[in-house]
Amino acid sequence: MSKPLSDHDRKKQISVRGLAGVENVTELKQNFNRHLHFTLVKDRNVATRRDYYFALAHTVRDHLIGRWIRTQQHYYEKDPKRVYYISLEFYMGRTLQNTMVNLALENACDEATYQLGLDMEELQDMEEDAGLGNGGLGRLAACFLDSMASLGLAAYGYGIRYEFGIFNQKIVNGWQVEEADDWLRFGNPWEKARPEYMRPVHFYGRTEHHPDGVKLVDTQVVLALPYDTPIPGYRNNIVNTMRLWSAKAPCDFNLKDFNVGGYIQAVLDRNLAENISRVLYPNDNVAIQLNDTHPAMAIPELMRVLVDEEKLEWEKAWDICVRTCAYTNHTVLPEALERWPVDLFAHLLPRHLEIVYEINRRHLERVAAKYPGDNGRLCRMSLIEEGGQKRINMAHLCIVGSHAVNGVAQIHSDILKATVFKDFYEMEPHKFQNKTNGITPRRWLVMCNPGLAEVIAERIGEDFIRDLDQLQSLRKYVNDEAFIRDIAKVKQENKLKFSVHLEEHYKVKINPNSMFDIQVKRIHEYKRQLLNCLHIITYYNRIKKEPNKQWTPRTVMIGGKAAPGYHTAKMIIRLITAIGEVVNNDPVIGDRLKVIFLENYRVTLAERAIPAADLSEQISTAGTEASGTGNMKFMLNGALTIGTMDGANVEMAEEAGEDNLFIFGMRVDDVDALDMKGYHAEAYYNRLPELKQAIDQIAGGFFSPKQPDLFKEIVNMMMHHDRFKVFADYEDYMKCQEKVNALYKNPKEWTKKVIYNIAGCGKFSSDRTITQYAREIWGMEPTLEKIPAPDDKI
Ligand code: Z16
Repeated sequence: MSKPLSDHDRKKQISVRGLAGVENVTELKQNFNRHLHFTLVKDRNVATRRDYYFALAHTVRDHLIGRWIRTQQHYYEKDPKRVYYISLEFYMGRTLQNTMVNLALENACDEATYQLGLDMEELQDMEEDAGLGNGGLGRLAACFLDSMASLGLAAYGYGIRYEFGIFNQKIVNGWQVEEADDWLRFGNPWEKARPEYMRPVHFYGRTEHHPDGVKLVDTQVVLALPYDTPIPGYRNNIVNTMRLWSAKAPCDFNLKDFNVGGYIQAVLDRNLAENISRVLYPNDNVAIQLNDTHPAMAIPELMRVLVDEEKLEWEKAWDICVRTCAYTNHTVLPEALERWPVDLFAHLLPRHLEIVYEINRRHLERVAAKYPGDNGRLCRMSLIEEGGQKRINMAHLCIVGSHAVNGVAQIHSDILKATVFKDFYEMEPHKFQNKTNGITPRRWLVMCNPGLAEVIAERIGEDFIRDLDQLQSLRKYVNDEAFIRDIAKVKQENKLKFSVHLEEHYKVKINPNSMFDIQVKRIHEYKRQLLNCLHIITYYNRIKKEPNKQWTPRTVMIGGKAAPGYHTAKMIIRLITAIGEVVNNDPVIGDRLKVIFLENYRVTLAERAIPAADLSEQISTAGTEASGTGNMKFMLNGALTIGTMDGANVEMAEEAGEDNLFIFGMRVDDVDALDMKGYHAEAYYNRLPELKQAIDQIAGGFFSPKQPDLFKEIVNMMMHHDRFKVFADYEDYMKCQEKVNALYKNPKEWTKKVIYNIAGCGKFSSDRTITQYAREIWGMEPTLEKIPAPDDKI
């Protein structure tokens, strides 16, 4: 019998990880040692694991520099059209492995560190996530950067360099506790400060109207200091730039009326200005400070630059503005649509407010001309909302100031046209488009699931990594016994690996032969983690009722952060942990049902959990989840989806075949009909005994014996004011979960459906999404060509 391969040797055989040539490896080792010495100022006696991580990061980073400079020279010479993706969030996660993947350095670095007596995975684990995002929207921006570079587009990501990213979540006695994310503490090897490109930004003050134009006077200046991060394309030698801005007080900040006592205070007050880029706002889909309308400010700002500084006529400036800007909407939840108080605006940005008023005046003139006498419409379409506190509707500003407005999945784009933006669609139908979201197959397959990428590459080659539609050709292997076995084997390995990780980090014991049923996403009522809870409780009750039946073992994992001010979301987390305490310690249940709350869900945990999933939970109320992108990541990694006809689930079913997903519940039309008729939760509660039992248990303290009233608010919400109609989908969800169990008992049939899903994934590459943005909105043409590689002598 041959000796089993070590983890290191097994990975080396994976071709998608690049070649580990002897010369390469020797050079990498030399550079690693050089950096340990000259950059980290350590020898091997005193170096820590973190030092080794930094030495490796610098070694890999060196391979970016020549490509980065060359790419920018190339853009300067060819002068192609540029695109600026402006986002308040870029949820990048870690950078080291992604850089190695895109530069084909993974095997070579693995070999080099191995020869140095180090374990590369351990070093990678020292890297902090760049958590500059809340969830889907921020991660989408990060996937887009990867695709734009991989498609050779002259693209720049513009955003904010938060000193503190999304909080770290701790679970203490079952409750969420937030901790500051001090991600820059040990330094960031991937960024380069560019103080030479610092820009002044003027706040407050007042406007003076002169015959030769408008002047802003008596302003408070804050400096914007840019930091550049390289964004490598996939094996094409392109390296684009993500430029994140940090707020910096000017030297004379608050020193204008300098006096002896005031100096120290003035220096301390510099923090006030610099607080602008201190911390990411941890709200997703909630009222203020949300970013999908944030290009709104780019519109009056561009107008200000063109009119006040460049002295253009308003009409000319407006034409440029509209042709330049485009707006993506990410939600229809009314509480998430930004409306900024006019008072605040008037104080902070007086000139911008004047400009917004002028935009509105001209906009309403056009509305009135097109719909004479229709005052209701005029009111609805105004950028300024009257009544009580005056507010600016930022979405309206974005629509008016852009030439294109898009939703992020077909169903979502249709809903925008039919409801929230109906008036605007009727007036300017040509502006409205759809761009279904996507994910980058580099991070979300090659990097996080090399075993699966390799099994695929063995059948169809490696080209699918830049052209994901090629996965279609896997359909011819659905009945191929060897392929089915390989796919199932990779899944089992990923499950084992994740079980080990969970046991190490959370001291929980998991049955790796159970179905891994995972719901990971921000905690929100509309995403209906509560529906998942009701399934868990009902399944628990069923096992208890007939303990000798053959139940399909399940490990249900739920993870996600709650916005710190969102009380109900925090109570949902508490309910999940409470259910876990009861279920996991019930001897009758054994390892047939476990409930695990995945603490501190973030990009890096997604990369570990998703490849291990059998079942992906995508169960939002139809019409509420704009797209979802986690759904696509699970599909690409060989999980089956249980989901509603919402967001991109609809298109996933279209691509994989509806029979290959577990679709249940109300469609958007059903939800609307139920709204018309009136949703009465008690009716379902009274009609469905198992639902009643579950609710009575939650309400009666079965899961919180020490505090029987703990969940009474949640129960009251579900029974009396549930905007997202959990009970209305309960019955169909339970039936659908039974079908899931039945299929899981037949591993071969299960895996065939997995193969149909993987084969149907092509559409959900962010390369496809970006190609459509480029052609249909930006007027650019992607290319799969490479630019010449630099000579990397370092
Ligand atoms: C966010 O992540 C999303 C919407 C939003 O208004 C705010 C934030 Cl922080 C999400 C959507 O909920 C999700 O459906 C979508 O896939 C994602 O944005 C990217 O478009």
